[in-house]
Amino acid sequence: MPRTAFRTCPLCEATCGLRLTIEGDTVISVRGDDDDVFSRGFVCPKGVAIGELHHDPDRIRYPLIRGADGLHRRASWDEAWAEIARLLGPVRADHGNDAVGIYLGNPNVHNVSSSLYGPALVKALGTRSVFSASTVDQMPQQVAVGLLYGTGLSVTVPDIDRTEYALILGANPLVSNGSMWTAPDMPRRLRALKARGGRLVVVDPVRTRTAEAADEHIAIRPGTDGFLVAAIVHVLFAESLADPGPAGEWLADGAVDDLEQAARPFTPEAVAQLSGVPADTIVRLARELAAAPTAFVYGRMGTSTAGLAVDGQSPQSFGTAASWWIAVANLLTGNVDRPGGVMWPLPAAGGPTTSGTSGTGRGIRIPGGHRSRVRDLPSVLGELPAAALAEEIDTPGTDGTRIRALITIAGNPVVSTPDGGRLAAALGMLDAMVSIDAYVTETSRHAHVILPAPSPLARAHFDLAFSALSVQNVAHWSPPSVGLRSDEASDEQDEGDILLRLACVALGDAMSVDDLDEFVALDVATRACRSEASRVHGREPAELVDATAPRRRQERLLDLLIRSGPYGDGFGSHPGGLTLADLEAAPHGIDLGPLQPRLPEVLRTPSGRIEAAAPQLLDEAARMAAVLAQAAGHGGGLVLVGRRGLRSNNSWMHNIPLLAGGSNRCTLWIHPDDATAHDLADGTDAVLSNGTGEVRVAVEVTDAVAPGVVCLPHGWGHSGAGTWGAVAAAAPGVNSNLLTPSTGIDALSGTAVLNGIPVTVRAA
Ligand SMILES: Nc1nc2c(c(=O)[nH]1)N[C@H]1C(S)=C(S)[C@@H](COP(=O)(O)OP(=O)(O)OC[C@H]3O[C@@H](n4cnc5c(=O)[nH]c(N)nc54)[C@H](O)[C@@H]3O)O[C@H]1N2
Ligand SMILES: Nc1nc2c(c(=O)[nH]1)N[C@H]1C(S)=C(S)[C@@H](COP(=O)(O)OP(=O)(O)OC[C@H]3O[C@@H](n4cnc5c(=O)[nH]c(N)nc54)[C@H](O)[C@@H]3O)O[C@H]1N2
Ligand code: SF4
Ligand SMILES: [Mo]
Repeated sequence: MPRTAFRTCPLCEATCGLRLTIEGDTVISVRGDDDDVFSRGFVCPKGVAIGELHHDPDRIRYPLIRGADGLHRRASWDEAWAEIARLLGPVRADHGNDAVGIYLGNPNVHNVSSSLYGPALVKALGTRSVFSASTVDQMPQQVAVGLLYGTGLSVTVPDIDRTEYALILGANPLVSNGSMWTAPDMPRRLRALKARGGRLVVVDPVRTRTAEAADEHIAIRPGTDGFLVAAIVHVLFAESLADPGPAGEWLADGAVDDLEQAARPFTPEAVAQLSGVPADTIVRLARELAAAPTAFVYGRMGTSTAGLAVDGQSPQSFGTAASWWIAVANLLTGNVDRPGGVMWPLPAAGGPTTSGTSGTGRGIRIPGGHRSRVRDLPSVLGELPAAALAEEIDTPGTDGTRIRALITIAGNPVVSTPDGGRLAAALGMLDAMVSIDAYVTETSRHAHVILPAPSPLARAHFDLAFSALSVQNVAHWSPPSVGLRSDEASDEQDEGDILLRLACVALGDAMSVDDLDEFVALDVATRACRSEASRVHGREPAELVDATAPRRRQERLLDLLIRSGPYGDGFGSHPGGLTLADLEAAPHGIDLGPLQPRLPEVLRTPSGRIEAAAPQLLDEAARMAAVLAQAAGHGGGLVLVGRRGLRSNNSWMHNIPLLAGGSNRCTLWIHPDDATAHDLADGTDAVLSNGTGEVRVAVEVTDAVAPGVVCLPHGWGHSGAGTWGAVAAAAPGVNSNLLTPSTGIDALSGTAVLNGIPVTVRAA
């Protein structure tokens, strides 16, 4: 008999509810869950394809060990653990803990097991060589809000459902479905904005789907958004339109004056020259923002990872600065912490903005205290720049120090991070490499041991990260929809267990997995009891852990977090409050209401104020002003930007038949004028090259890209023998990050430049 299972889609940040029809272990159909309290039936093609992902014969279903011939062979878990201990032991003994690097890829954020046990693994390894996808992604935004509001997760979220005016820069939510902005069914939400008379303006060098749906599309020179928003702020001051509203009460003393000073050089005329956005447009945007009853400015990949090449040098990033100016524009138009502006969610399982002491905290330390070995780059929020991973492996210090072992978890950095060619070669130099992944990828193919991540349907799910980025306060819990398989063809283990076991190996097997889990649970409870803002402040941690029996693993940790969190039952202190059991009884999720103002309780800066003019940020403004003074308009060459496809998911899911083909193609978009100038026609091949690398790719001539800009998606290049599977191999595409230099790093956030890369294009 077929049965129905409900679960949250883990494939992107939109967190849609899925309704699965399953018979035995076979997924018969996948639809949107009409009763989901948040997504109300919305689903995208990737969500529908999760059944094919579950059944993909090329997904790894048992551990693999690489033999002397370089080929991976099936192994038992015991053999895999023994091999890992054998390889990692000497590296740590002879070269120290920092000789073991770890790269945490994007899907970790969508995976409750890795969110909860990943930190325990890093701690057990005792390494400071931690890298993640954050430094090819959102770290600039985290650093900006961290300096202003006190934690790297103090992210403000556009209140799309109640706004009257949306200015979106460098984001394509109709395709990405939103990022740092969890709002399932973006199409409906953006349509509703226009239907109630609101206005949508999109700034992007590409006429994306979102730009097409907007009231106005402004094509900008890549890498200049920070300047544009600074000029908007300049106009707000020049025309006496700056008014922080209620948030003004919490602004640090003198911040407004400092901001006025900092914005002074960014006149609309000067910025127009640099950015290609006309001065009168900049002035009008500022006036519109100030006049709108409610408004928000939002930027994403195109603002956090774009760079600007000045004087033929490799691109400089202004990612943190751009994210800061965006926050400042929201502050000075009175749109922070008010409905229809940008607001802070209140997540059910809590987080940095709900723990510690309400209204004050330690803030974040920028630059961080640790430094990379080769380029002396500072750590940021506990990690090193992903763009420095290759050199940390392939460049020994005078004493021979380097990263000699690497663990990758749910990441494919050869394809996702700068200078993929160099990184691939560096991986070949490792004494030990372990990957936890669902596929043999461009990265995991180098691993001595690959541990299989189980099917996403065989795991429990709770959105720890995205409930803190969500336009509505909601909580969903999904139990596993199918069991872990263990038969002739499969030998799956829960990823929480895998991570705990790996941590135990790192601890020299001095502890059992169950003991370590006990230790982690006690640690979670202890933090909650110490936290003044928690509903269990001052309680006895062991009492809480006991009260969650007989739960174990992620379920127990979640129950602890939820019950001590802002809606929790406080283990008795708030009768009727939320527990994991309540979520288990609500397969369509629990609606915890619209976002509410959270100032000043949300702040965690040492001053208890909004540090809108933090000295690190004012220094960035000065650096920008210097560039503005020296840089003119387009240098004339072509620059490369990226794009995302609706049926593509970063570097994976290209082996899913339902998603392959059609518009999901890795092609180079080029403007008709540039195509003519370079002797290129639709369907012909172009060779793109620069000092970092070279790729050959089919051309699509389209005026959707601005002149001077070419556009290629990242995440492709699946041509390695034995990787992925037949479907991906049939349309492998090229790895755009073979062209991304590792030099363009945003100083404050360690984040790489991925957009605005100078390239030369010629007909193949
Ligand atoms: N040029 C350019 N480069 C970019 C970007 C860009 O816009 N342009 N975008 C950047 C961004 S925003 C990101 S987030 C990164 C993403 O890059 P990565 O962090 O490298 O992540 P993915 O490409 O998503 O790779 C995910 C891997 O995890 C595996 N996986 C999937 N689910 C699970 C799971 O539950 N457990 C485990 N263990 N493995 C799993 C998949 O098989 C796949 O191999 O790429 C970045 N790189
Ligand atoms: N279908 C699908 N959805 C996804 C993903 C996916 O791979 N596929 N990946 C997920 C992940 S990990 C992330 S981080 C999010 C990203 O979510 P988004 O940021 O919304 O997605 P992108 O398509 O990267 O949008 C970036 C836009 O910036 C533009 N751009 C490039 N340079 C500049 C610039 O200098 N200035 C301006 N103004 N614009 C510029 C690009 O043309 C592009 O349209 O998407 C998530 N959702
Ligand atoms: S929009 Fe994202 S969460 Fe929703 S179904 Fe698609 S991939 Fe899944
Ligand atoms: Mo991302």
